[in-house]
Amino acid sequence: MKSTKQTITTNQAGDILLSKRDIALFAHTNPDGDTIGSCVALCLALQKLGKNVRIFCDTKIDDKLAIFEETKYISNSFTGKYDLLVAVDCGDIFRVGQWSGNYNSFSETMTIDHHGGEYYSKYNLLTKQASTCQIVYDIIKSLGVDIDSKIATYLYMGLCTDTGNFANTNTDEQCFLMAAQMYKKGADIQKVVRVFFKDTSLAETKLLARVLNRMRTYYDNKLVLLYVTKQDLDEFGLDLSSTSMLVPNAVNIDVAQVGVCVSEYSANTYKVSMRSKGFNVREVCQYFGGGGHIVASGCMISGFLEDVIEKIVRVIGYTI
Ligand SMILES: [Mn+2]
Repeated sequence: MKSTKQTITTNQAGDILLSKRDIALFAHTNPDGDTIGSCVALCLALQKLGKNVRIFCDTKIDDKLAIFEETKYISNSFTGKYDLLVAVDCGDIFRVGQWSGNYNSFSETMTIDHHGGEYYSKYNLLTKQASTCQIVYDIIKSLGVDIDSKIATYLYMGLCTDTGNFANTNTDEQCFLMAAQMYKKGADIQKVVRVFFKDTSLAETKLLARVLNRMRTYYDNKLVLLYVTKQDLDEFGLDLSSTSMLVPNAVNIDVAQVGVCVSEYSANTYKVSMRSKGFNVREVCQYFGGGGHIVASGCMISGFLEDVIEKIVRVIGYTI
């Protein structure tokens, strides 16, 4: 166990990083644009200072992230000796994934995170900003490292993805001010937006076409429901991760109040995602043993497909 846990400032984080030579950065398990953008930007900046830096992530980098060249240096197995371990964009220690134990038993550790969460490292730089990339930007500035177009692109990646391309409620003036700076430094804004917000694969587009083609609507079209079977996924060579892009297509229909996507998880078990424009889908999902937010929730329901759909439609029908 660590004896002392302290809160640190951006400048102190910079000083600690400067005092170390071999540094390991941990992206969180099932990585997103913010954890990867933060890790790679910080890695590139520290390398300019002659540091030996490696990035670890216990999950394979997906095709989207792999389009960004420097992600090929992210390692899947933890090796080497380090003076400092840094957990980046990890709200709790379990986000470090399979290396949580290694992390916890090491003495020199630092958290850089924007979830305002737990003190599990010796040094804790915790804020409540929209993205971890904003914290990393401040650290890089405090280190006095020149931000080139590559670093700017990775910093923009986290800022852009964690704010839903500047559309989520966490977007504030600071986000736009940093975006302007990244633009000035030559960030490849078009590439980031294309990869994270526009690109879909041919297989996913074919799945979407099939699913939309058999869309069901209820209660004067206020409830729109989509479903995906294991057979659909197998046919297009996809897995369950491809179903997350479907439910917005239901709720985004102008007359819809609730969008539901029912995806076959295993034989007679379905993963259900619900989105709404204000209707409380958390209550509905809690009824089925799940949970989430008022406008975005999920649950698992067992049974035959048509029975599962009938139950969902009936429960939503009580209050819609
Ligand atoms: Mn984040």
